[in-house]
Amino acid sequence: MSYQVPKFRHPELPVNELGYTRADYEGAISTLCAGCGHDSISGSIVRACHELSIEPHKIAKLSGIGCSSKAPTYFLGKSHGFNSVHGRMPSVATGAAMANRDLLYLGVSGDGDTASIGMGQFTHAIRRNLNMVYIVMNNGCYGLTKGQDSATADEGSASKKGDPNPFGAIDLPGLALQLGATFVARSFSGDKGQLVPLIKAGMTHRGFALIDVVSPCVTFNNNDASTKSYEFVREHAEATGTVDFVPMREEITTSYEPGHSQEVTMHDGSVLHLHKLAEDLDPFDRASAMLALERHRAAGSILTGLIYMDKDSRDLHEVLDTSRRPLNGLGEEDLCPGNKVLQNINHSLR
Ligand SMILES: Cc1ncc(C[n+]2csc(CCOP(=O)(O)OP(=O)(O)O)c2C)c(N)n1
Ligand code: SF4
Ligand SMILES: [Mg+2]
Repeated sequence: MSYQVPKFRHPELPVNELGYTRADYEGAISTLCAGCGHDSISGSIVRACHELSIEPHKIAKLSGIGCSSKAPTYFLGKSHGFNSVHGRMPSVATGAAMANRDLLYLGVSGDGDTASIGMGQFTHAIRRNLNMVYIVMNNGCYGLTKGQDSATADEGSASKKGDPNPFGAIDLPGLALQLGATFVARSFSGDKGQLVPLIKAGMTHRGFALIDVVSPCVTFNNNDASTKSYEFVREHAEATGTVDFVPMREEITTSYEPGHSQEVTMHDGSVLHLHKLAEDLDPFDRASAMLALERHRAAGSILTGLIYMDKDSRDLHEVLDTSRRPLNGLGEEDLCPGNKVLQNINHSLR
């Protein structure tokens, strides 16, 4: 069996500003189970990168271990990639970002990879406001190791062969808000219309952008008793509003109903339009976002969409004043301050 995608493409496929078709952002043929939510998320990532006209070699995709962490093989085949150790993706992302701030860092993780073994790593990447997009493909189970409940499985939810889960779920957006995250969103793998603009906004945000995506595991956790099944999520998802992302280069042609939309200019000049926001949520107010999450959780619904964004986010580069040039481009003259400066430093310490 070949996992290579056939090279032939119709000559008239639409191209983006760089002249690339969507196929230029695809990867190998997926080996995940047919119908797995993770494949739909990969499709949304491909679409977002194509529509944003990002040079594939300007992206670094990083992951841990799990079916979700395998997914980067199936998109952005021309980008940099690092499939790390279970739960350790944030450390690798931190090191890479500190060495080269010119790339767009796209982390892909699972609920097991993030909310159990990788919890410590995840929390510190948020606390430092590392400039990256962090997508959790959240199926409430360990898909790769045959469907055990994960820490994001809801209390009472049961997988295909399992008993009802006796423990409460860790809510990743809620945790991220509490830790000071500057961009928090939740979506559903089956809702590309919502997910694609959220990914684009996350990619344009300066700082840590968490997108928790409910992504059903069709093999182990898509049954009637599961709260991470396609049917349950479709019936219980409640959007904060609709999101529309207009890249900096494009003219804004749509008009928006006043009073029902808010416009946010992103760091690069792109514009994010939020329409018909839920009445109980101000996505620019952390306390309001926390309350809205809690209210929806208590009511048994899943709040999706943009939950919170800090428009004045200061990312780790800004806080640490890191080198604007990638470290591998620095020469001796940049790194060695010279004898005179060293003498002065030594003198000042005597
Ligand atoms: C250090 C270590 N511990 C345990 C494992 C076994 N293991 C592999 S994947 C996985 C969990 C995957 O779950 P998740 O991150 O939710 O990904 P999914 O497969 O559900 O997409 C575990 C426990 C491992 N590979 N490495
Ligand atoms: S086991 Fe579940 S998570 Fe893994 S590929 Fe299959 S459907 Fe997807
Ligand atoms: Mg999982």
